[in-house]
Amino acid sequence: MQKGKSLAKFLQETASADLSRMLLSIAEGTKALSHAVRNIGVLNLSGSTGETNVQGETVQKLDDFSNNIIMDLCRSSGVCAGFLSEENEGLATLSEAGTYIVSVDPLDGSGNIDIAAPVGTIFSIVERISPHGPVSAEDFLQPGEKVVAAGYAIYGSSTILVFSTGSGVHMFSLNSDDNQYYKTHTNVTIPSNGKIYSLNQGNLSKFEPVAQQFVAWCTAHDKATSRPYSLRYIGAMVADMHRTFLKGGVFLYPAAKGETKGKLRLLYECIPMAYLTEQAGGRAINGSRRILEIQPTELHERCAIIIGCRDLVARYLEFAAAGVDA
Ligand code: FDP
Repeated sequence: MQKGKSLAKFLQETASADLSRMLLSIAEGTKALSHAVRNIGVLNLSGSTGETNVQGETVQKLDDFSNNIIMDLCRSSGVCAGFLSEENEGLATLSEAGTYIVSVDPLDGSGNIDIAAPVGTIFSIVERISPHGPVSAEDFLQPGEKVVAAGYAIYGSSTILVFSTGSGVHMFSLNSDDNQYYKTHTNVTIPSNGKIYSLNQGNLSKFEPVAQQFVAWCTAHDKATSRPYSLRYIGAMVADMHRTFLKGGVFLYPAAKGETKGKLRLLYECIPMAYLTEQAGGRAINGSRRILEIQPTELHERCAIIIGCRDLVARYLEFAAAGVDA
């Protein structure tokens, strides 16, 4: 592969020493997970542990493994004060003198593990509010506008680390020869429009009426706007969003009828993807509000999400503003 700038060099030039350390530790974790995902059979990491996580979902061995790796690397960075994961019920203090609070979905899309389809890791980082010492829930319950860095790694046909520290979205590919990340895309921008919509359409009758109206609009024939659009749904947010960053379109996990929250988690799925999307020129809403403005109230809070190209998210908002009969 043609090598761009290494991750370490890029961070040295664009981020503070502590934030670089934090991001490099997470990046090390994603390398270990990339290796584990690719060698799941021989490492005896397929199947479930027999336990259920805080979300009530079956814990896969790889979920557990991923959580331990990312947490250990965050701890050894020395700058990570607090850690919250989809796999842990409570928060953890890792370094009382640390600055950063990390919320992470260590292995997003676990439903894809056993079929060798893409999975990933999603994270967001804020600075602690509390003084040195043990972290508190308040440190984690900060709106997305306070994020100082966020990103994801996708373990697909190649491994790509995508992140932003507030000045654009950058993509680094993992080179299997030396196990290092090198820059392959810089200042990624989501096209303002797109021809792909992405949601679990099998659940359409359960989703809020606006979502149904929006999907009917996406699938209607209209030459001027190149409709009908194509449906693409991988079933791992990280993979559906990676396509959205590169090809445009919109990804949705709307609220169910009569509810305001969706399935995905605010702190370690919706906020990091919303932050990256806005950094790339797109938009992210919960159906009516900008996701980055939402004040989280619970560590494992769920949130509806409509995210991607500006014009498509604006169209959803227009339907919402017009109101539809249930
Ligand atoms: P998964 O349950 O496989 O971990 O994180 C939740 C998530 O995957 C997302 O990655 C994905 O977009 C969504 O759930 C898929 O949900 P559905 O099976 O309901 O479509």
